[in-house]
Amino acid sequence: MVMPSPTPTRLTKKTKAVGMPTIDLSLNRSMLSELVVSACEEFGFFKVVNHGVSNEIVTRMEEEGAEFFGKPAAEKKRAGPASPFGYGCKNIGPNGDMGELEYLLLHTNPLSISERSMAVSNDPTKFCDSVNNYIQAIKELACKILDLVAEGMWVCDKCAFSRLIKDVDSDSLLRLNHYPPMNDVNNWDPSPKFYQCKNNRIGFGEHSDPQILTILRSNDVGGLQISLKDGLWVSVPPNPREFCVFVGDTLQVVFVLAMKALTNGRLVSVRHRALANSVIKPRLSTVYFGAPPLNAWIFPLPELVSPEKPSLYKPFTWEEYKKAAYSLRLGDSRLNLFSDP
Ligand code: GA4
Repeated sequence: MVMPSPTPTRLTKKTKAVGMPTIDLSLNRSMLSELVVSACEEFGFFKVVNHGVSNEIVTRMEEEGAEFFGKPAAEKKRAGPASPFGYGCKNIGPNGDMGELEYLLLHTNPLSISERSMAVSNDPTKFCDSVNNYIQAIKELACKILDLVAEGMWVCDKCAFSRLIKDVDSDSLLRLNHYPPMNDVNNWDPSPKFYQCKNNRIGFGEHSDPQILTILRSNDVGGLQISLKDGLWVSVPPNPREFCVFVGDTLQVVFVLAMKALTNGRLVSVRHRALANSVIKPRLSTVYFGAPPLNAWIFPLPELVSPEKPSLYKPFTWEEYKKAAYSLRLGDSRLNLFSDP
């Protein structure tokens, strides 16, 4: 029998199946910027195809992940605990959240990766090479998407957001998640149609990402779900050739006023989660979190603020926001701590 973990792992809200917004990045720029903004507005999430990230870079990164998670537990533990960076198993963050996964959390700074690589890999040079190449390629993809967001929103400074994650002091992270199959025979539905865990246990609980933009890639095993504005959960079909893009809390702050003006809605940092429902194959995901430097100030773009449209948030630094995020539980809302009454 699978024992329940200390935090709730059963699904409570309804789920449904809808098409996912998928954007072909080889389309022309003006069309692209419109598509990106409307996906950010509607879902806070979209997938990208024809993204230009080389297959070799992606494969080498995935091989490093598979090699690490395939090691004996005692060896993996030597790369931990993940506070703030390194190997973690089931514990998520500092406040008692749990999930059905193990992971490796890395700062994207090459020096930090180099230091960590000795404990992670038997071939640290190869590990650093694969990870740094992956980060470089995904950072370029993230910058391209952020520039399209700025263009689509008619922001004067088209590089306003990409500049933050390009900064040498950017606090961006890379996370490798490994969700082992829940192959407990008492706990899965053996009908060949689904091969799915009966209880749909939670692999990584519901949350939004505190950063600017998240780019996730997974192998061909499903589990990722996003929450629609009406609170319903939608499964994201896995596709190793695509990348999933998520709007983070920080991007929401910068654009919230503009979106209100244009759509009477909000640019949402999307809530998402991962189910641990594969019974056959592990799910492996590689997640890049694009973040500003710690001392960067976060506030709505000046051209979007006026006496009629005052800022909804007090200005704060990324360091302050990060501290607040780490003082709360995974699923807590954090932006309201910074709202301007
Ligand atoms: C969610 C996004 C990233 O995975 C992460 C997570 C971090 C962690 O796992 O240590 C947090 C979580 C994330 C938000 C709230 C805090 C911090 C766990 C947690 C309970 C690395 C991040 O930056 O924030």
